[in-house]
This record gives sequence, structure tokens and C-alpha cells, in this order.
Amino acid sequence: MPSATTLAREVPGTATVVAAHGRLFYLEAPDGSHRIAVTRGKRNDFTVGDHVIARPASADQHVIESLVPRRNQMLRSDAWRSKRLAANLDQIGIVVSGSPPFSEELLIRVLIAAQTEQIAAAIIANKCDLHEAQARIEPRLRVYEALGYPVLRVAAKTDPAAALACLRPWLRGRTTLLLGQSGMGKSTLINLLVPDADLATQAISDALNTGRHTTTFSRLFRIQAGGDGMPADGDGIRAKGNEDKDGNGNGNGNGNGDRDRDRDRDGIGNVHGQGHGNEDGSRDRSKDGDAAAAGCIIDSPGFQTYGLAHLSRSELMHGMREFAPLLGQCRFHNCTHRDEPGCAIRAAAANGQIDERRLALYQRLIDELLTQG
Ligand SMILES: Nc1nc2c(ncn2[C@@H]2O[C@H](COP(=O)(O)OP(=O)(O)OP(=O)(O)O)[C@@H](O)[C@H]2O)c(=O)[nH]1
Ligand SMILES: [Mg+2]
Ligand SMILES: [Zn+2]
Repeated sequence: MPSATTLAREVPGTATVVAAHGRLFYLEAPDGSHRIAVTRGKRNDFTVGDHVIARPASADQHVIESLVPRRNQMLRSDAWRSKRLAANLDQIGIVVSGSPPFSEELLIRVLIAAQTEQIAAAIIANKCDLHEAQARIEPRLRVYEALGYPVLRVAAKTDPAAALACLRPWLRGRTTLLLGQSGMGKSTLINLLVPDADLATQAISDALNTGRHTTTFSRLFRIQAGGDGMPADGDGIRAKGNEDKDGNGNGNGNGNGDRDRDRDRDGIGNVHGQGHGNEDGSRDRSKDGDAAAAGCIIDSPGFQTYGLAHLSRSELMHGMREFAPLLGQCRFHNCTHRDEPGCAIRAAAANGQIDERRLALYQRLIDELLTQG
């Protein structure tokens, strides 16, 4: 038995899971320090963004004792298993580009998954500098804008300053999961927003013994305002953090007052209030691991498929925003909007009221669900 003095230093309060690899977890304590943790028994279903209570188990390891209930989670699943990508999110950003062209089917799948969990979503259209490719996807992006999804057009590589100016206000004070297919520019964006991302990733890889490089696992990073040499936005937001000085809250303090005004300006909505930090910037990490001064961002490996086997038919339908005002108007109450007569949604597509392409993609998802049984 190790004596107390040989134990790893205790985490005061809750820690945030910033990376997970098999049964090993990389935790960040409220003071910004890190711990490696294992789990008890067979439990290994913790994910990035989780808030956990961990206790020292040996000189260099902690053990996760319990989980603070998640307020939401992004899941992906096929018929056999589901994968929890991240938890406790304020929003997701889906990174797309014109070259290589993004898959609209994947975009729809991710948007439906987010909608089911009531997580706000925006589309980050990267590589805007590739004008021809951008022009090809513009009509599709406008469809999503018309549905109320913010579209942030950036060129992370060729105009990083403008990309930062565009993304910072959207990221500020929130925990954001970035998702996207391979090659869309996720890593380029992360490196822009988090200048020491590679170093941090290397430290995690070493600690968890992943033996691999970068985007094979998700990681949570804190975005430091102005840390990249770019000016922070001029509204004194630098030191904005949670006031959770004892470090054991769950970070859902009631955001209020005019310091939250910037959150609502973009109309993204569905933002969970964060508490506020002190003004001197010295304690912007002294909280529970939720969004810090300039926010938290979670990088995730690129994917080629996004299974929705965990969703019901009704959840798929409700994930299609434009269907909402029409639901209940079809002739058959259990209409799947594929080939039933008297379908209000197909009629709306036929007269241009809703987008045909989205309807066709939705019908494919329903086919898939119904053939899965
Ligand atoms: N023209 C242009 N190229 C870009 C831009 N951003 C990224 N790229 C390029 O796109 C390619 C893919 O970028 P990554 O950041 O590696 O993409 P990723 O989404 O992380 O891809 P995975 O790691 O495979 O998931 C690289 O060659 C980048 O240099 C941009 O704004 N404009
Ligand atoms: Mg990458
Ligand atoms: Zn119908």
C-alpha cells in the first residue's frame, strides 16, 4: 500500500476529461494541472468534456470515482454499438469545404444528432479562398442559413486573421465540439485557435501511451484570448470565466447581465449560461473545466460515416427543422414522407417551400432506419 505521501496530488473538486484512450483518461483539474486516471471495474464510458470526481490511487494515477450528470452528449452509433464523442457541450461546429467537397448527407446526420440533444450547431465553411469550389457549395450553404444555421465563412490557412476575428466571438465563453470529414481543415483551425495544440497533444499522447499522432482521439483545448498574438476582442472579455472558486460546481451557473449580450447577438441561441470570473485574468482557469475566458474547443478525428442507429423515426423527423410546421398535416398520422399519398411534406417540397435535396437525404435516413428493423 502506498503511503499518503507517495500518492498523486489530490484534485480539488471536479476534473474535466480532456482526452480518453481506452481505459486511460487525461484529466484537467480546476487549477489547470493534469492527472492521468483509470476507472473502477469495467466502467470506461467517460468521454471528453465529462466532469468527474477523481481520487489519487497511486503515485502517478488517479481513479475516477463518479461522474457529474451530463447535460448533453454527442453520440454516433451503428446497429452494434454507439460512440460518445463528447459531453457537456454548448455548441458544435461542423467544418465543411468546397474542396474536397463536403458530404451533405454527413452534414444532415450531424445536425440531426445535435438537434436531438438540443445542442446549437453552426457550419464553418472553410477554404473560402478557393473561389470556384466555394461558389459550388454556396447555394447549399444558403439553404442551411435559411433554416437558421449560422454559416461562418473562413479561410483558416490563407486568411487566419479574418478567420480568428470571425470565430472568436462565436467561441467565446462556450464549449464547442468541432466535427468534420477528413480534409476539411479542422486541424488547421485548431492550430490557429490554440497555438500550442500540437505540444498539448504530444503531452497527452505520451501520458496515455496512444503511440499515435494527432487526430486519432478527441481532445479538449482551452482557447486563450490573445494568446496567439492577435488582439483579443476589445470588450474586456479576456478574464471572463466562471466564478466557481471552490472548483466543485458543474459550470452551469446562470449567465446573466450584459456580459452575456454577445452570446445572443448571433442568434445561435440555446447557449447555456456560464458564470463569470474576476477581472484580472489571473484565475481564468480556476473553475470546473467548462468554457474559460475565450472558450474551450474539442478537436475530433475526421469521420466518413455518422450512424444514427440510436435515434427513433420521430427524432429523425424532428431533426429536420423545416418539417416542424408541417408535422401532423399529412393524411396518415404515421406518414414517413416517402411515398404515402397526401403527404404535406412532399407537397411542400414539390412547390419549393422546403428543399428537395434535404427531403431526399432524409428519406434515405428513414429507409436505413426501417430496414435496420
Ligand atoms: N486553400 C485552403 N486550404 C486549406 C485551408 N485550410 C486548410 N487547408 C488545407 O486543407 C488540407 C486539410 O487540412 P487539415 O487541417 O489537415 O484537415 P482536417 O480536417 O484536420 O483533416 P483530418 O485530420 O484528416 O480529419 C491541408 O492541406 C490544409 O493546408 C484554407 O483555408 N484554404
Ligand atoms: Mg486533422
Ligand atoms: Zn408525410
